[in-house]
Amino acid sequence: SSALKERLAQLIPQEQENVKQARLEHGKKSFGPVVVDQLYGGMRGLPALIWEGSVLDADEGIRFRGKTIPECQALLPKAPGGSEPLPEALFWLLLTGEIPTQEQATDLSKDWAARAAIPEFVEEILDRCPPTLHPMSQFSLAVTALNHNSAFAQAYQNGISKKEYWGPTFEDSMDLIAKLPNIAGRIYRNVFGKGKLPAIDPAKDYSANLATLLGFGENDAFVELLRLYITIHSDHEGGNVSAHTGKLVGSALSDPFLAFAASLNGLAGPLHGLANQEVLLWLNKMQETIGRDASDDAVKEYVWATLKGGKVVPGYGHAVLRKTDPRYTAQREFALKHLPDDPLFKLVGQIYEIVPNILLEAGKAKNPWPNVDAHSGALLTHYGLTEMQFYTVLFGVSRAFGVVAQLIWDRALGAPLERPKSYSTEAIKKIFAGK
Ligand code: NMX
Ligand code: MLT
Repeated sequence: SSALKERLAQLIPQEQENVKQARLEHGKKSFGPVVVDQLYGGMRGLPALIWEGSVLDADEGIRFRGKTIPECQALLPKAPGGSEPLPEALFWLLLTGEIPTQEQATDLSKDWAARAAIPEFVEEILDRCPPTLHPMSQFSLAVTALNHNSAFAQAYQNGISKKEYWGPTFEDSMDLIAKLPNIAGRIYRNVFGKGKLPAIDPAKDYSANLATLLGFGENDAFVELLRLYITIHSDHEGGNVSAHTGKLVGSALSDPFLAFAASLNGLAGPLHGLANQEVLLWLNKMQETIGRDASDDAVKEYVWATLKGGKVVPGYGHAVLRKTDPRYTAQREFALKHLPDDPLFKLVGQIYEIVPNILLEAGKAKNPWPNVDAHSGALLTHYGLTEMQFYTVLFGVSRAFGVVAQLIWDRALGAPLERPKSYSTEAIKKIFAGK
């Protein structure tokens, strides 16, 4: 929306000054020691990135620009008659740190609807994919191909000045978000044989259009679920695999399509976004093995068998969080309101009472509590979206919001190429010999 771009143009000089001052004041201060185990241990806890949209607290969970999920639910504009935030409004918040007006959110809905069409050759790429190719691979292919029309790549070829990078990055980012429903909808319909994709309705908000493209547009509760779903999955500070990958690839001045396709390839891993698919597969297998309405003892035995088989319990644990993920809680509250008697929701609740104690007893996982992925599939299943291989695509649509918001700021603030230092074990031994 031109209003959002105008607001950003006002904010950027202030923020450039703000960063300059922060660096002047704190730039030479130590951020605590780095221990060798962090190099081997996936860099856990290493302060290494700037990420403006959100910060994650181990106990409290995520805050988007300082606001918790319940605060966002209370403060952000909603659809008429709805009670969940519009993801359009969340995007405005992630980018500017400000709560938009209803009109500003509606303008974004219109802008995205106007940009939603995907090039014919991208449609053809998707139509030629075998239905056996995982939806996430198809998603990544399509997003990569959107780089064909990148405003940033074109401007770079035309010799754009560094100071202007953020403008075409903004345009690409808006195009990317806008085109995701058509890509996701096409993948869903192609892979699961759901018929022809309807057109985007310029009068509808982003989630309502996405729901329509998936075939669930008539169900108001499902549309509300999507609004909540996109909002809570949008951003989880900068160190998670998808966010960090997008930032890293973007730092090479790869355009937002290339950068976000890289994010998607990370999100497609079972320890990250694919966990929502894995949870449903695991629950289905549990029901096949011990039956529906199984006793707590039977569930316990199944969980122990998972661990003893050298596998993780999907949807539980987290690299940063040490309490129940507030994104899990937000989804549980949605379920209590809209589907309290759903059998799968009840099973998810039963597992919540059982798994943490088992993980504590097993003694390995640092966080025995559920993360966002433990709950999302049960909600989607309730409304008839039962194809779990598709679930991570919805996570990916949402994660674009957080990744591109940071890409825009990175280009506005002149973030440099990322290039940390690595060492070999031989080098570590030499450096620390006798110390
Ligand atoms: N089930 C079984 N074992 C676990 C679990 C779990 N849910 N969580 C952690 N562990 C194990 C982990 O595999 C590791 O074992 P080992 O020493 O043999 O390598 C040990 O506990 C210590 O791991 P942590 O330090 O607690 O966890 P880490 O930060 O390495 O990994 C996850 C975090 C999220 C990758 C991990 O908890 C996990 O694999 N969870 C299940 C998959 C999942 O739900 N992922 C989704 C995360 C959210 N998202 O959407 O991205
Ligand atoms: C996420 O939303 O990215 C996941 O919870 C993983 C993480 O934060 O590391």
